Amino acid sequence: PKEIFLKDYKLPDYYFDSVDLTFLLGDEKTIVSSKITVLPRVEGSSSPLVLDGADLKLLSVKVNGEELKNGDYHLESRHLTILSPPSGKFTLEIVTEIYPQKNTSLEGLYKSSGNFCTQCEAEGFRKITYYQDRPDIMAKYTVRIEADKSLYPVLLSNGNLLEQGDLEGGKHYVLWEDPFKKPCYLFALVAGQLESRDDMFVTRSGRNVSLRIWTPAQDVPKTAHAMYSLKAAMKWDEDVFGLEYDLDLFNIVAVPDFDMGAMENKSLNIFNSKLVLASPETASDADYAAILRVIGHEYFHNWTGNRVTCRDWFQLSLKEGLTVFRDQEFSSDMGSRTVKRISDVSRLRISQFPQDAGPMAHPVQPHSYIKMDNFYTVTVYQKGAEAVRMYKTLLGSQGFRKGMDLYFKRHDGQAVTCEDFFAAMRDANDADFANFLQWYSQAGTPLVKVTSSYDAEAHTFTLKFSQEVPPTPGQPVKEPMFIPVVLGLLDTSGKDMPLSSVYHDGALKSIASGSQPAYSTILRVTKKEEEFVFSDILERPVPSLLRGFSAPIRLESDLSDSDLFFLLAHDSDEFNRWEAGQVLARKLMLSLVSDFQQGKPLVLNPKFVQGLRSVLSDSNLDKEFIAKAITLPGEGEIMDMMEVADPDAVHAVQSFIRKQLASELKAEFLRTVENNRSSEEYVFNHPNMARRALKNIALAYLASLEDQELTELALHEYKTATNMTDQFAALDSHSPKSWENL
Ligand code: BAL
Ligand code: ZN
Repeated sequence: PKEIFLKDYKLPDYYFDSVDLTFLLGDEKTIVSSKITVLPRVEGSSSPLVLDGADLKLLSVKVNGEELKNGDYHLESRHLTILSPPSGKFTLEIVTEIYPQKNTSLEGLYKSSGNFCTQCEAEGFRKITYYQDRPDIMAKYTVRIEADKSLYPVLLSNGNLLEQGDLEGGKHYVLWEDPFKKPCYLFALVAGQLESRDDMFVTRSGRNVSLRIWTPAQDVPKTAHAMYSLKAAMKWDEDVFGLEYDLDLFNIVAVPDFDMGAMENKSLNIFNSKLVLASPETASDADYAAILRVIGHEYFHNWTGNRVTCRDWFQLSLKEGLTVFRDQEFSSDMGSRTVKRISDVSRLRISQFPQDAGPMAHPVQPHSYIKMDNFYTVTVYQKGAEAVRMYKTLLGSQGFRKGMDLYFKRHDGQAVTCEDFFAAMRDANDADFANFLQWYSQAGTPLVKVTSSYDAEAHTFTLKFSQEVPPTPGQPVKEPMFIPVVLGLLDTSGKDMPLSSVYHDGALKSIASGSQPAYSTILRVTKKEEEFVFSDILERPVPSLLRGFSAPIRLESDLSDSDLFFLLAHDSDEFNRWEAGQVLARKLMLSLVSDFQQGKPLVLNPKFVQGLRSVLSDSNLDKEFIAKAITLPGEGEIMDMMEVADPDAVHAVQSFIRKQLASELKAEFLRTVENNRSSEEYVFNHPNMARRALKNIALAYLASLEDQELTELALHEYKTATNMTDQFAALDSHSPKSWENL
C-alpha cells in the first residue's frame, strides 16, 4: 500500500454533477448501475479519468451512451481508467456485479442479519461501483432499488421518497432523491424486514419532518429513548446554532453488525443496535447517556460534515472534532456541564494523552496515512474537539457563534479544510489567533510549568510559565503553542478577587471590561517562557489555573497542599474544585504507596477526610458532581505516575483509603443512600441520574467495610432496584473490582 501525503493534495480533474444509481438486490448477486454526469474541472481538458474500485466485477462502461471497448479503458485491481474522455460535459454509465452476502469487511454493501446495509466512510463506496471515491467529489443522487418484496419489504436510501410500486415476480421498487450535493461516503442503502417507531418534529420555521427509527420488529419498544434523544438534538441545534433540519424525512436504522458504531449518512443514519436500543431492564444510566450523545452526534453531522464536508481525509477533524465538541455541549446542556467536562477530560487523559506520547502520536490534522481507517482516533476526535473548544474559550459564546455562522455562509455545499474553519472563526471576530493552527499540525501534549510569587509591598502577583512540547514520531523539534489559560485569583475568604490589569510582554493591559472589574481572565501563553504580573493585588492569592481545563495540556504548578485544600473547598470553578481533590488524592496515594513499600503503618491525612466530608455535605452542589468529587483516582492512573508500577501496593493503598473514608464518613454515606433512592418508574433525566450516581458511590464505600449489616443493605438495594443502574451497582458493590466500575 502507498503512503498518501497531505502536501500532495491536488484538485480533481473531473467533477461529478449528478449520479443516478440503480440496485437490483439479489441473494446470489447484486447488479449496480450508475449514470454519472461528468464535468471536467478545466474546460476542454480530456485527461484520463481514474475511478476507484475494489472487489467489483465490471459488466459494462458507456460514455455518452456508447459502450466502451477494451482499449478505451484500462482495468486494474483497484482502478478503472477511462483513457480519453470527451472534452466537456459527458455521461458515464457503469454496470457492476457485487456479492454483498459474501462481504465480511462490513464496508460497502453487505448483509447483516438478513438485511442489506451499507458503510461507505471512509472508502467503502468503491466496493459498490467504480467512482472517484474522495470527499471533494460532491454530487446530487437519485437511487432506485429493486428487490423481492416479501424478503425486503423496506427499501431505504438518502433523501426524500419520490416513487414506489410493485413489479413482476413478487418484486417491488422505490426511487429516492437527495436534493443536496454529497460526497459518496455519505451514501446509504438499507433493505430488509424492519419496522419503525414513527414521530414528527416541527422545525422552528414550520417544516414538518417525519422521524422514523427502524429495527427488527421485536426491538421497536426499545427505541423510545432514541426518539426522545433525536427530537432533543434537533431542538438543541436550532436553539444553540440556529441550524434547522433540511429534508422532510429523517431515518435511523439500528442493526446488530455495524463496525463504525454509528454513521451520519445524509438523512439515513445507521447505528449499531447497542447505541439505539434501551429499556430500564437492559440499559444503565451510562447506556442511556451514550445513546443521547451518539444520536445527537450523528444528527449534528447533518450540518458539520454533510452540508459542509471535508476536502480530503486529512481534514477528518474538521467534521469530527467539531461534531464531538457539539455533542459534548449538547450533553452538557441536557445534564451537568461540570460533570460532563470532568468525564471528557478524564477520557482525554486516559486515552488521548497516552496516544500523543506513544508510537502512534499524530497531529489532529495528520500529514500522511497509509490506510485511512486507522485515523479514526481519539486524537482526531477528542483532541480535535478540544481545539474547537479553545476557539470558543477565546471568542466567548457569541463570538464563536459568529464564527460558525460565517463558516456556514462561506462554505455550505463545499468540501473544505481545517484552515477554512480557522479563517471563519478569525474573520468573523477580527481575532488574532497567533499560531493557533499548531494545535492541528503539531502532535504531543504540551507540558506547562507554572510558578507564582507575591510581592506584598508592590501588591503584585507574578505567574511564570514555561512550556515544552515533547518530540513525537516524525516531529523531533517543536515550536511553542498558543495556550489559553483561564484563571482566577482567590482571596483569603475563597472569593474571586477583582482583576484590574496585568503586565505582560512589555505592556500593561487592562483586564476589567469597562467600569466593571473582571473576576477571571484568559492568559494567552504563546512563548517558551513568559511571565504575567497582576497589579493591585492586595493580599497573597491562591491561583485557580486552567479553569474548565481551558487547554489540552499537562499542567505542573507550585501549588501547596494547603492551596489545593483551599481550592477544593472554595473555587468558584467546579472543574478546578474536582481537579484540586484529584491532585491531592494522587499525591496522597503516592505517598502512602511509598509508606506501604517501606512497611510503615498507613495513616490517612485527616484534612483529606475533612475535605471530602465538606463536599459530601454541601447541599448547593450537584449530586453527580459530588459523586465525581469523592471518587478516588483509579489504580491505573496512580501506576502510570510511578517509576516502577507496584500493583499490590497501589491496590492495598486504595483499599485502605476507601475503608478509612467509609468508616469515618459512615453516617453521611448511610444518610446519602437513604435519601437518594429512585422512584418506581425509571425516568432518564439529570436529577434522577445524579441521585443514583451519588447513592451508588456511597453504597460502594459502605460495602468496603465488609460488615454484615452493610451487606444486608446492599442486598436490599439489589432486591428493590427499579432499574439496571441501581441493580448493577448494588451487586457490584460487593465485587472485588467494584471500584474500577464507578
Ligand atoms: N463518521 C463516522 C462516525 C462518526 O464519527 O460519526
Ligand atoms: Zn462523527
